[in-house]
Amino acid sequence: MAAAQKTSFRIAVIPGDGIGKEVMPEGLRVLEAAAERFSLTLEYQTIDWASCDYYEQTGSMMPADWREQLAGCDALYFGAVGWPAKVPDHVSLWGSLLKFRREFDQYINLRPVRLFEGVPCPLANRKPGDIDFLVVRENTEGEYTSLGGRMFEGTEREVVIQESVFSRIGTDRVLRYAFELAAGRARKHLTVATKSNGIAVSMPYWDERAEEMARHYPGVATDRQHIDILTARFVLQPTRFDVVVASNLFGDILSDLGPACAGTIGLAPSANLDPERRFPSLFEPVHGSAPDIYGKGIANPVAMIWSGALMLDFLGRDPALADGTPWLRAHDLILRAIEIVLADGPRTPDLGGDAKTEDVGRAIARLVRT
Ligand code: GGG
Repeated sequence: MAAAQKTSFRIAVIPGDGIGKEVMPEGLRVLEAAAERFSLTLEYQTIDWASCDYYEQTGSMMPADWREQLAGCDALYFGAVGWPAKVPDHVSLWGSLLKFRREFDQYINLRPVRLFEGVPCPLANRKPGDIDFLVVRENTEGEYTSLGGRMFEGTEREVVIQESVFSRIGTDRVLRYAFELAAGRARKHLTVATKSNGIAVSMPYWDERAEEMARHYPGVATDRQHIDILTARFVLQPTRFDVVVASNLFGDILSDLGPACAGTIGLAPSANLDPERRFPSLFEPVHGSAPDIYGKGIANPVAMIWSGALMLDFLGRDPALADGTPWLRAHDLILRAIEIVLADGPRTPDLGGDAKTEDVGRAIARLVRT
């Protein structure tokens, strides 16, 4: 008997903290415009936890039955987390975003970096096309672990140890994903971020697994670079990059640096993927909660909107869907609307304009709807 085909998706909407609460309505506005235009059925479930406000009220970031509450959701659309005045950053991050990534085995963090027409670039003599690459960040292990401890706390003999974890399964699966991605692109080039001259156990292992994986992809040109010179080349020679694969920490740093080189981190989207679709994937802007600008209504909503487009693209490729074409077209149209508004539309202050978050969201939604 043929498997039942899906016609709609259920999205958990998690605004979180700070400007997450301001950019989320714009993301939803654009998703609704796309849904209307392409007759997509999206159901939303708004979540008021996974935030520092919730922590203040309850002493934890999420309720004990968070999994049950999210049962039936196909994806999570996430704003931002963190409010250090209320909750230490490592508590809020580990209690929400990192928990989702690990518990839902979202082992790929895909972060596109692109210089758009009309966006002022801080790098000299760069034009659109010069910066257009994908960072693939390992998302469930590496340097982001809670393994370690403190001894002799508060004394002169204080010792702090923080462990990293590089499993063969975890390393191979992110490398495989990155090679597959590179193999499907025009340039077929993969940069492997490493630091095996300094980090003498885990990084030589990472390199070894990358070399082994490369044997299966003879059509992909591979380039191994130490993270220090790699960051310099993001600034000095961004045209070198097509797909970049990196450990959790290196990928986090590269995917903030990349968008900063392309004008503003306010544009950078991210997809936290379980490619096998055993669990819901999570889509969020790269930026955080930005307490310094929260409340002014000036946050750039493009990263949130573009993340929503990535979500439609991922959902549209679900084999359980009868016809994914309208979902993929909706992704393409949102991206086109973003391009048009960035080239010649309202701009938030991070791009030198004086537009409000809502002005940009409305302009993009209008283009998507018509
Ligand atoms: N938009 C998600 C967010 O709030 N990110 C803040 C952050 O600190 N992220 C760290 C990470 O992505 O690992």
